[in-house]
Amino acid sequence: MFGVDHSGSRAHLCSSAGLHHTAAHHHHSRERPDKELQEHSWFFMSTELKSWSDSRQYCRDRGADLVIINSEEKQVSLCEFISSLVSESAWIGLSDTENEGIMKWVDNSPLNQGFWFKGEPNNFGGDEDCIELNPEKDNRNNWNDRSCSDTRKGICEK
Ligand SMILES: [Ca+2]
Ligand SMILES: [Ca+2]
Repeated sequence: MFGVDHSGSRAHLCSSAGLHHTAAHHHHSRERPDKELQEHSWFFMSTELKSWSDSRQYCRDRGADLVIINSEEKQVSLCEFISSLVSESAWIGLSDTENEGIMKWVDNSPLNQGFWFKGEPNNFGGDEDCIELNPEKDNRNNWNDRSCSDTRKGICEK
Protein backbone atom coordinates (compact mmCIF):
# COMPACT_ATOMS: atom_id res chain seq x y z
CA MET A 1 0.00 0.00 0.00
CA PHE A 2 1.01 3.59 -0.25
CA GLY A 3 2.49 5.56 2.57
CA VAL A 4 4.81 8.40 3.36
CA ASP A 5 8.14 7.84 5.00
CA HIS A 6 8.70 10.48 7.60
CA SER A 7 11.93 9.22 9.08
CA GLY A 8 13.93 11.98 7.45
CA SER A 9 11.60 14.74 8.53
CA ARG A 10 10.08 14.15 11.92
CA ALA A 11 8.87 17.72 12.18
CA HIS A 12 6.27 17.00 9.51
CA LEU A 13 4.96 13.85 11.09
CA CYS A 14 1.79 15.30 12.60
CA SER A 15 0.81 17.60 9.79
CA SER A 16 1.29 14.88 7.18
CA ALA A 17 -0.26 12.00 9.10
CA GLY A 18 -3.63 12.49 7.42
CA LEU A 19 -2.11 11.95 4.01
CA HIS A 20 -0.75 8.63 5.09
CA HIS A 21 -4.18 7.36 5.97
CA THR A 22 -6.13 8.78 3.06
CA ALA A 23 -3.56 7.57 0.55
CA ALA A 24 -3.18 4.08 1.95
CA HIS A 25 -5.79 2.31 -0.13
CA HIS A 26 -3.96 1.26 -3.26
CA HIS A 27 -2.46 -2.19 -3.48
CA HIS A 28 -0.09 -3.84 -5.88
CA SER A 29 1.04 -7.39 -6.15
CA ARG A 30 4.47 -8.45 -7.27
CA GLU A 31 5.88 -11.88 -7.92
CA ARG A 32 8.71 -12.78 -5.62
CA PRO A 33 10.53 -15.80 -7.00
CA ASP A 34 12.02 -16.61 -3.60
CA LYS A 35 8.67 -16.84 -1.86
CA GLU A 36 5.55 -18.90 -2.46
CA LEU A 37 3.10 -16.13 -1.73
CA GLN A 38 2.53 -12.96 -3.65
CA GLU A 39 3.31 -9.99 -1.52
CA HIS A 40 1.82 -6.55 -1.64
CA SER A 41 4.25 -3.80 -2.43
CA TRP A 42 4.01 -0.48 -0.75
CA PHE A 43 5.43 2.85 -1.69
CA PHE A 44 6.93 5.82 0.08
CA MET A 45 8.81 8.93 -0.88
CA SER A 46 11.98 10.32 0.52
CA THR A 47 11.60 13.73 2.11
CA GLU A 48 15.09 14.82 1.05
CA LEU A 49 16.46 15.91 -2.32
CA LYS A 50 19.26 13.60 -3.43
CA SER A 51 21.10 12.40 -6.51
CA TRP A 52 19.64 9.31 -8.18
CA SER A 53 22.13 6.93 -6.56
CA ASP A 54 21.78 8.56 -3.13
CA SER A 55 18.01 8.36 -3.49
CA ARG A 56 18.36 4.69 -4.34
CA GLN A 57 20.51 4.21 -1.23
CA TYR A 58 17.85 6.00 0.85
CA CYS A 59 15.33 3.39 -0.31
CA ARG A 60 17.73 0.48 0.20
CA ASP A 61 18.58 1.63 3.72
CA ARG A 62 14.88 1.11 4.46
CA GLY A 63 14.57 -2.34 2.91
CA ALA A 64 13.18 -1.00 -0.35
CA ASP A 65 14.46 0.18 -3.73
CA LEU A 66 13.53 2.84 -6.24
CA VAL A 67 10.19 1.94 -7.80
CA ILE A 68 9.89 -0.35 -10.85
CA ILE A 69 6.94 0.53 -13.09
CA ASN A 70 6.13 -2.42 -15.31
CA SER A 71 2.51 -1.85 -16.21
CA GLU A 72 0.23 0.99 -17.24
CA GLU A 73 -2.00 0.28 -14.27
CA LYS A 74 0.90 0.69 -11.89
CA GLN A 75 2.08 3.86 -13.67
CA VAL A 76 -1.33 5.49 -13.43
CA SER A 77 -2.13 4.55 -9.84
CA LEU A 78 1.37 5.51 -8.73
CA CYS A 79 1.03 8.91 -10.42
CA GLU A 80 -2.29 9.51 -8.70
CA PHE A 81 -0.62 8.80 -5.37
CA ILE A 82 2.50 10.88 -6.04
CA SER A 83 0.53 13.86 -7.30
CA SER A 84 -1.43 13.83 -4.04
CA LEU A 85 1.85 14.31 -2.18
CA VAL A 86 4.13 16.50 -4.27
CA SER A 87 4.09 18.60 -7.41
CA GLU A 88 7.76 18.22 -8.29
CA SER A 89 9.34 15.40 -10.25
CA ALA A 90 10.92 12.44 -8.46
CA TRP A 91 13.35 9.63 -9.27
CA ILE A 92 12.16 6.18 -10.32
CA GLY A 93 14.28 3.03 -10.54
CA LEU A 94 15.19 3.32 -14.22
CA SER A 95 18.47 4.40 -15.82
CA ASP A 96 20.71 3.90 -18.84
CA THR A 97 23.93 4.51 -16.93
CA GLU A 98 25.61 1.29 -18.05
CA ASN A 99 24.78 1.41 -21.75
CA GLU A 100 23.59 4.65 -23.31
CA GLY A 101 20.11 4.19 -24.74
CA ILE A 102 19.52 0.84 -23.02
CA MET A 103 17.14 1.53 -20.16
CA LYS A 104 17.33 -0.85 -17.22
CA TRP A 105 15.35 -1.18 -13.99
CA VAL A 106 17.08 -1.49 -10.63
CA ASP A 107 16.39 -5.25 -10.66
CA ASN A 108 18.26 -5.43 -14.01
CA SER A 109 15.11 -6.13 -15.99
CA PRO A 110 14.75 -4.32 -19.34
CA LEU A 111 12.25 -1.56 -20.01
CA ASN A 112 9.27 -2.96 -21.92
CA GLN A 113 6.89 -0.04 -21.88
CA GLY A 114 7.89 3.57 -21.22
CA PHE A 115 5.66 6.48 -20.26
CA TRP A 116 7.82 9.26 -21.65
CA PHE A 117 7.04 12.92 -21.94
CA LYS A 118 7.04 14.10 -25.56
CA GLY A 119 10.57 14.20 -26.96
CA GLU A 120 12.07 12.18 -24.11
CA PRO A 121 14.37 10.46 -23.45
CA ASN A 122 16.71 12.89 -25.24
CA ASN A 123 20.00 12.37 -23.35
CA PHE A 124 20.31 16.16 -23.38
CA GLY A 125 23.91 17.33 -23.35
CA GLY A 126 24.99 13.69 -23.55
CA ASP A 127 24.61 13.42 -19.81
CA GLU A 128 21.08 12.28 -18.93
CA ASP A 129 21.01 8.70 -17.67
CA CYS A 130 18.52 8.69 -14.80
CA ILE A 131 14.76 8.84 -15.02
CA GLU A 132 12.35 11.11 -13.20
CA LEU A 133 8.56 11.05 -13.11
CA ASN A 134 6.73 14.37 -13.17
CA PRO A 135 3.32 14.13 -11.43
CA GLU A 136 2.25 17.48 -12.89
CA LYS A 137 2.20 16.09 -16.42
CA ASP A 138 -0.14 13.56 -18.05
CA ASN A 139 -0.15 10.28 -16.12
CA ARG A 140 0.82 8.23 -19.17
CA ASN A 141 3.44 10.64 -20.56
CA ASN A 142 5.51 12.04 -17.75
CA TRP A 143 8.99 10.46 -17.68
CA ASN A 144 12.17 12.35 -18.47
CA ASP A 145 15.83 11.43 -18.46
CA ARG A 146 18.03 13.87 -16.55
CA SER A 147 21.50 14.12 -15.08
CA CYS A 148 21.92 11.55 -12.31
CA SER A 149 23.67 14.10 -10.10
CA ASP A 150 20.66 16.43 -10.06
CA THR A 151 18.78 16.24 -6.79
CA ARG A 152 15.23 14.97 -6.51
CA LYS A 153 13.07 13.09 -4.04
CA GLY A 154 12.92 9.37 -4.70
CA ILE A 155 9.91 7.07 -5.00
CA CYS A 156 10.67 3.91 -3.05
CA GLU A 157 8.94 0.52 -3.36
CA LYS A 158 9.10 -2.07 -0.65
CA1 LIG B 1 21.25 8.51 -21.34
CA1 LIG C 1 15.73 14.60 -20.94
